Amino acid sequence: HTIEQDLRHALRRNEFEIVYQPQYDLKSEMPCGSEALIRWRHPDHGLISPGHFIPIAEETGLIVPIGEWVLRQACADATQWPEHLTVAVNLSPAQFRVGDITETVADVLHQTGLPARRLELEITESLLINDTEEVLAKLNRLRSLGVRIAMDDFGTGYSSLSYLARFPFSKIKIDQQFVRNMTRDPAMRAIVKSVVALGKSLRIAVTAEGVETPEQARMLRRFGCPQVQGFLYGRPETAEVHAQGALKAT
Ligand code: G
Ligand code: G
Ligand code: MN
Ligand code: NA
Repeated sequence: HTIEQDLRHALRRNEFEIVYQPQYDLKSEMPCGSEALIRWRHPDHGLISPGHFIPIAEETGLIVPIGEWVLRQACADATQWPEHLTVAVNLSPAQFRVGDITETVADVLHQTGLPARRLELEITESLLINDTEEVLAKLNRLRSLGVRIAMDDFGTGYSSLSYLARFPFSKIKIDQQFVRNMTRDPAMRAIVKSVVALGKSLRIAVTAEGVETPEQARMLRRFGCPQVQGFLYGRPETAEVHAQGALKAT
């Protein structure tokens, strides 16, 4: 059996799970939302991380039904959380190419009853380099539903600052590599500081990802970074543990 063959049956066999990682408001140190991260519990190989199967799911088109499952499950789970908390869901470029993502999102919000403002869709820069007119139209339609759009992994891909002007982002997520290196590398530090300032000027939120140490948190606080996500604040946890643990803090 190849991974690809197994992946075709994984949805039907209920082998996917979602873990949730909290995001915190840095000033108040209170949770403001959580990111949904998929996991595959393979019957023979155990827990498989998305880095290993998402690329295959993208090549085979299986990412479309899998992504829709994540979206529906994450929105349903979030209806059980305190009302001020958002849920962030990662979307692959393929989910914009096949079918109508705007219709899927509208259906899921309607079916789960989650208010649109509580859903944040994370997209990467790779989505923005092709078919930009069609992608722009879809992102604008999603925004008009009331959903938020976050630019994920900012600074790692084909970063173009013009994307921030052309596309309707509500948030920039600074990639982990910058946060990891910023305390020892002045260039990384300058980049993080500048992106925080950029977010402030554009009046959109900024989340620093991969925050692991109190030293990093102190530096981000000094830069005025509004939000953080990382092992220092919380690891990805199953829906049950997440609901009882991380969110109790509210
Ligand atoms: O959770 P982890 O750090 O192992 O995630 C690895 C990568 O998989 C990250 O880039 C993350 O964005 C991506 N990922 C996690 N869950 C999903 C998902 O539901 N859909 C998509 N498209 N990517 C995901
Ligand atoms: O690409 P994306 O940002 O969606 O991926 C998020 C991934 O980063 C998740 O797989 C999550 O497990 C991982 N992650 C989250 N916080 C930390 C952290 O503090 N350190 C490290 N090394 N990885 C993290
Ligand atoms: Mn993400
Ligand atoms: Na990211």
